[in-house]
Amino acid sequence: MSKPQHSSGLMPVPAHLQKYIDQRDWLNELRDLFYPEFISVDAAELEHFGRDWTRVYTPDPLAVVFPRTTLEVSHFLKWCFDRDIAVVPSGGRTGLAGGAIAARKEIVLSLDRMRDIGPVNVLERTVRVQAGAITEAVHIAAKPQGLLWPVDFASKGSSTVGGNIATNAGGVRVIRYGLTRNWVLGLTVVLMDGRILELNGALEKNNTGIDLRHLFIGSEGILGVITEAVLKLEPLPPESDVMLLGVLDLPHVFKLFERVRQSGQALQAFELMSRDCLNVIREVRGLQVPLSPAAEYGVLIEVERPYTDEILESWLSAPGVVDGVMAQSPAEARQLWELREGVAETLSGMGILHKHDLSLPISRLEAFMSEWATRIPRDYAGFTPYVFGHIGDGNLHVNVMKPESMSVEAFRARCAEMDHDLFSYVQECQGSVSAEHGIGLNKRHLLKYTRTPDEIALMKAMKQVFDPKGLLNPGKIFE
Ligand code: 2HG
Ligand code: ZN
Repeated sequence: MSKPQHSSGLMPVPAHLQKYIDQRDWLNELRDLFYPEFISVDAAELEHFGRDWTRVYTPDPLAVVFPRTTLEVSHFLKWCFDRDIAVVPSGGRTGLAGGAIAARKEIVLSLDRMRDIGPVNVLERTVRVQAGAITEAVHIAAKPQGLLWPVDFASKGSSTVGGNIATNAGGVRVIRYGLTRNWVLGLTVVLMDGRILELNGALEKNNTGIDLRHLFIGSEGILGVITEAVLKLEPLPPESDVMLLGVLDLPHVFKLFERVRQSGQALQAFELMSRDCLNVIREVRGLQVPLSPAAEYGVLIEVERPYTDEILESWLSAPGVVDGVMAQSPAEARQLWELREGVAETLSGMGILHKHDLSLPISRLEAFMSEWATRIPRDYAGFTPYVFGHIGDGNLHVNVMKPESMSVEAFRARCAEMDHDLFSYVQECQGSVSAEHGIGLNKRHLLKYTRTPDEIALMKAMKQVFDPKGLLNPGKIFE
C-alpha cells in the first residue's frame, strides 16, 4: 500500500482539542452515554477510517464512532457541538477527492453499523435504507422485485448510499439514468447541533417551497449527516449487449458517438479508453484486450435490446472503427466491463498519480482533447496522461503518472502549474473541474475555475446557516 505523502495545506489543530488528545476521560463519558463499542481509538482503525481512496493527506483522527440509529447520531453530534469537536462523516470512503479525510483530530462518524435495507415497496417503487447500506446490497435487494437503483460504478461493492448521495455520485450509467440526485426521494439528515430533519419522505411530488433535500445531495457532508434515505427505484431495463470497438483516432470516436446517438437506441453506457490505458490493462493487469494495436481508442458500448441488425451494422461499419467484439454471454460482458472498470485501480497500483475528473459540453470535448494532446508533450515533457472516462456524458478522467526520475515534490509543483493551464482552458470551454468525484480537500483550489465569487460566497453563507460553528467535515469544498 502506498504511503500518504503529506498533510500540508490544512489548518492547524485547534488548541482547545489538546485536552482531548492528552486526557482520555471523555472516552469513558461517551462509552457510558452510549455503549463500550460505540467508540474506538485503536490505531489501525484510526488510520483506516481517517482516509478515503486518495493518498495525499495523512489521516489523523481523534477517534471513530459507530452509531446504529439516527437518534444516536443526533445525540453524538450534539455532544460534539457542545464541546466544539469537529466531525467527519464516513461511508465507504471510496471517494477520490479527499472528501472523507480526517487529518486534524476530528472524530470520524462511521455509518458502518447503519446498513439496514427496508422492504422494497413495489407499488411506490421505493426502498427506505440506512445511509451505511452498501450500493450493491441495494441492487441485490431490489432485483427480485424487478426493480433497480440505477446508481452504479466499479466501487459499488464498498461504496455506501450515504456517500453516493453526499457526493451526488456519477458512474457508468449516467448516460441512461443521470446522477444520484435523480434517484433520491427522501432524506433523513442530522444537523451538527443535533436537530433531525425529515425531508420529503416518499413523495414524488411536493411543491412546497425550497427543496432542502437537494441542498444536502452533493454537499459532501458539510451541511448535515445523511442517516437514512428513501430511494427511488426503476424497473429493470431490458436485456442489453456489450461491445468493445477499436477506433482509429479521436475525430472518429466522436463521429461514432454521433452515429450511435442518432440511431435513437437506448444506451446503458458509452465509455472511452485510450491506447495507453488498454496497454496497462493488458500488460500490468494481465487481461486479454481483444483489439488490434491500430486502434488509438477503445470504446465500450452497452446497448439495450431490441435493436435491428441494420443499426448494429451501421455502428460497426462507421468510418474509423477498425475492430470490434461483442460479448456472447453475461460472463463475456463482465469481462469487457472489467477492462474499463479496471483502469483506475490498475493505474493506482502503478505509482503516484495526479487525477482529473473534467466535465465539458460534449460538443466541445473533441477540440478540448486534441488541444491537450498537443500541449502535454510540448509543455509537460515526461508526463504520461492516461485518458479514459464516461465520454457519452462529456466526463473525462485524465490520470497523469509521476515520471520515475521526478521527486514527489517536483511532480506536485509541476502538476499545480498544469492544473492552472488545464482549468483555465476548461473554464474557457464552460466546463467543470469536477464531473462526478467532487471537490473534497483535493480540489478546493480549483473551485474558482468553475464557480464564480458570488456562487462561492453564497455556498459559504449556506454553510453558516446549517453549521455556524464550522464543525462538520471542516475544510472540505472550501476552507
Ligand atoms: C472511473 O470512472 C472512476 O473509473 C475513477 O470514476 C476515475 O480514478 C479515476 O480517475
Ligand atoms: Zn468515473
